[in-house]
Amino acid sequence: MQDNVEGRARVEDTPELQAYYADIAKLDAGALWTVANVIEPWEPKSTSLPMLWRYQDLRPHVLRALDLVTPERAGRRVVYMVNPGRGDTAAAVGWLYTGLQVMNPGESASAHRHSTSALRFIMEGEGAYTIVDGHKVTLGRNDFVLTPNGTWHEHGVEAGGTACIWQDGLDIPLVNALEANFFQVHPGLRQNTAFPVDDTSATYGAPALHPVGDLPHGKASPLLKYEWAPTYAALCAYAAAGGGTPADGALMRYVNPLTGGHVMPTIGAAMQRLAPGQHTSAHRHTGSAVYQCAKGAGFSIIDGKCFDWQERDIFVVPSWATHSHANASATDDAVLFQFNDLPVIEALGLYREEGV
Ligand code: 1HN
Repeated sequence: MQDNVEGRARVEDTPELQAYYADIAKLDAGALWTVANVIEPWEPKSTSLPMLWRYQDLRPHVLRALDLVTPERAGRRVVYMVNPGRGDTAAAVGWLYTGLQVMNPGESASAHRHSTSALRFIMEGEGAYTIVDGHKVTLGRNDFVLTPNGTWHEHGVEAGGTACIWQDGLDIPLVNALEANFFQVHPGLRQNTAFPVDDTSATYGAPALHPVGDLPHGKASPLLKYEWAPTYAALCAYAAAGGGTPADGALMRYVNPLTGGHVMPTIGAAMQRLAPGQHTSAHRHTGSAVYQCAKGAGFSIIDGKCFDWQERDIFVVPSWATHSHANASATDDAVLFQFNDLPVIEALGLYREEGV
C-alpha cells in the first residue's frame, strides 16, 4: 500500500536532515519518521516464510542422529526446523519452535523444567513415554501431549519398544523475546513417578465429564494427553453432523477440560478434518501455526504458493498469510494437526480474520 499519503511519514532527505540524523545517532537516538512506516506496517507482514518440511527427506537424518549423539551429551536429541526468513531465532514460524526428537529403546533424557511451554505429537515407534511432574504418560501414534511451563519433564522409550520419533512444539522464541526464560536441570536427573500411569487421562479424559469438586487450577490443562482414537472419532462425528466451515473444514480445538479454554496459556492446538475432495476457501488471520499431516495427503496454498503434503510432513502458515487446504483424495479423509499462538493473540485482543 502507498505510503505517500496524508498520515504516513513522507519526509524527503536533505543534507541538513542527514546531518541531523547523524547527530542524534551519536546520542543513541533516532527520528521516528525515518522508520515509522516500517515499524508500523499497514497490516502484518511476517518475516517467516511459508515452508514445508518433507518427512521422507528428514527422517533418515533424524535416525542418523541416534548414532551421532547420546541424550546424555545432547540433552535432547532433536533436529529442529529452520525458517530461512528467521535467521534471528530458532523459530519455525512467528514465535513458535518445532523439531523432531528421536530416541532408541531403553534410552531416556534427563529431567528438566523451563519457562517455555511444550507439546509432543507422536509420529512413529512403540514404547515412548514422558513423565510430567511425576505423572507418567504413555505415548501412542498421533497422540498429543502437554508439558506445561514450569513442570519437570523427561522423556524415554521402554527397553522393549522401538526407535521413536515425535514432534516437539515450544514457545521458546516467544519466551526468549519476552526475556523471561529460565531453565533448570532436575537435581536428581530423574523424577520419581508419583501417580498411576496415565492417571490424568483416567481423571480428566472422559468426554464431558470431570470429577465433582474439581475447580480450574493452574494456567494449563490438567489433562496431559489427548489420544488419537477419541480425537479422530470426535472429528468424524462432528463432520457427519454437518459441522465445520468452508474456510476450515471440520476444525476442532483441544481444550482444557476444566475451562473449555486453550490447553496452555501460550500455545493452542487443534485437529482438522478435510472430507474427501474438500478444498477449503481461502482466508487469513493473525496468529502463526505449525501443521503436521496426521492422516491422508493433500496440498495447501499459502500466500499463492502450493505445498503438497502427505502423512508426517510439517508445514507452517505465517500470521496473516492467505491460506487454503485441499484433500487430494476423492475417497479418504485427510487430517491436519496444528499448534499455534492463538491463546496469546486472543488474550492481547489481536485476533483478526477475513475471507480472501
Ligand atoms: C525441550 O525441553 C525438549 O523436553 C525438546 O524434550 C526440545 C527445545 C528447546 C528448549 C527445550 C524436551 C526443546 C526443549
